[in-house]
Amino acid sequence: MSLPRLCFALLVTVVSLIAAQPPNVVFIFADDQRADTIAALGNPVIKTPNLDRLVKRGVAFTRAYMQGGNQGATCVPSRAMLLSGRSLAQIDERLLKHATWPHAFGEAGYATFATGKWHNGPPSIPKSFQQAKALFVGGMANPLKAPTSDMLPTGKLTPAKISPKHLCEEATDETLAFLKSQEGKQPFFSYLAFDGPHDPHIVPEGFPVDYAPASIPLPPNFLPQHPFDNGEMVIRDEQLLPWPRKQADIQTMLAEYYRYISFLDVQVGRVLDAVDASPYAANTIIVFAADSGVARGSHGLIGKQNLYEHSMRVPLIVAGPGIAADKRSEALCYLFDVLPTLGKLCGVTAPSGSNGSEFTAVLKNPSQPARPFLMFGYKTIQKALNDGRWKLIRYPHVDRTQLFDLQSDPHETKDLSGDPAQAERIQAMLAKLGAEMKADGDNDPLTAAKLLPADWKAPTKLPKPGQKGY
Ligand SMILES: [Ca+2]
Repeated sequence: MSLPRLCFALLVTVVSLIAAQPPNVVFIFADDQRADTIAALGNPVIKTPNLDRLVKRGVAFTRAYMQGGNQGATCVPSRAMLLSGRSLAQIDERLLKHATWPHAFGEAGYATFATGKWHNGPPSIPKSFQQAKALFVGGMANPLKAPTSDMLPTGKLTPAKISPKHLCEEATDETLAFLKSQEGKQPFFSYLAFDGPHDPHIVPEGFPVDYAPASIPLPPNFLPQHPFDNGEMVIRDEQLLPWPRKQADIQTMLAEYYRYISFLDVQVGRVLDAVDASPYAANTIIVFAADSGVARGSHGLIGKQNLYEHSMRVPLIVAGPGIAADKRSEALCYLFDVLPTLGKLCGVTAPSGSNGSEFTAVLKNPSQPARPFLMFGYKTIQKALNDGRWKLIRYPHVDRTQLFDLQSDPHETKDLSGDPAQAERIQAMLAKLGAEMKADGDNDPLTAAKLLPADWKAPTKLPKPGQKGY
């Protein structure tokens, strides 16, 4: 090659490298959606054709988890962890004390946009995103009558208006409008947070997908009542059904829950279609996840104020350029590792204090491991360690410990803590849990100063909204 030609070739390479934009991100976040609610990942009953599409084109994590919470509304800490990339012991739940990952994407030249559920207080919205529409900032509400607000250029929210549509549909509309407005001058980060399938399980009238309760299998770990007082037996979520839990009630609840998930799946499909039809389809990472799972009859529980797999494990699917297609990964990871991973893929510098671990290696090669172990916490009353095979849950207030072999017992039905052959393992895991909690800044004791009785009977008088224990 002659010198001028070589120079020209080099120039073209340099220009094309500069012109290659970092990938866009479309992040879809569900509320209280169990990891076992996706057809393509093994649920034999539910219909989720669009999530199945996403599973086909990306990596689906079967062992991704939220880390826990310091209050019953675990939505709040879960979102704070996700958006800040910080572990449970390190978060400011209102996201005011530290910069967030979406803010970091904005600093790196991304257009950033949020819509749907926001659960960390209005002041943190403009600190995180440049634009926001149809935000639902309140507590729980009927999604057909949910008040939504838009963010003005000043960062203030417009007075809440009642949406004429299901909130999840309206938030999807706003996502499609944002995607359409992108002209390719800068990359974008779009965050769509459904407020479902959190209860109440309400979908628009006439939504065609329906499930007969009798067709829904009971969870393999169904119990009429939790075997002992886990410290959170009568909180709001647990009051959704009476005790003892009846099989038919759980089936009806799951039928409505699945229907809601199928409705959300349609919204996911609308987003996938919009990205596919856009000029930036090949350069967009799509992520689907949820803030927590939920019990829905497993272990005699309904809500997510416990550390069992059904409540802590979350769906996580990542698809996009350079990411393996139609693969499963058993790598252990937390939700708060997801934005550090996207940051790495997009060349975005981490905000200070983000201590999540990026797992980009798993996205290229899904047989790679990620974290060696995970730990979990719920208030001071439940702490847990999962080393990949063994899971130990400690309940300091009633001096109870459970040990499960997740390899032979993924549904946590056989507590091995009374087996003398496991005594050494339990001691070692308790010591490791205590040490790792301290290292992360969680100084809660694993042995309570004052012990309470572990036996529990459903009370005749239940706490009401606003009362202690609700
Ligand atoms: Ca939630």
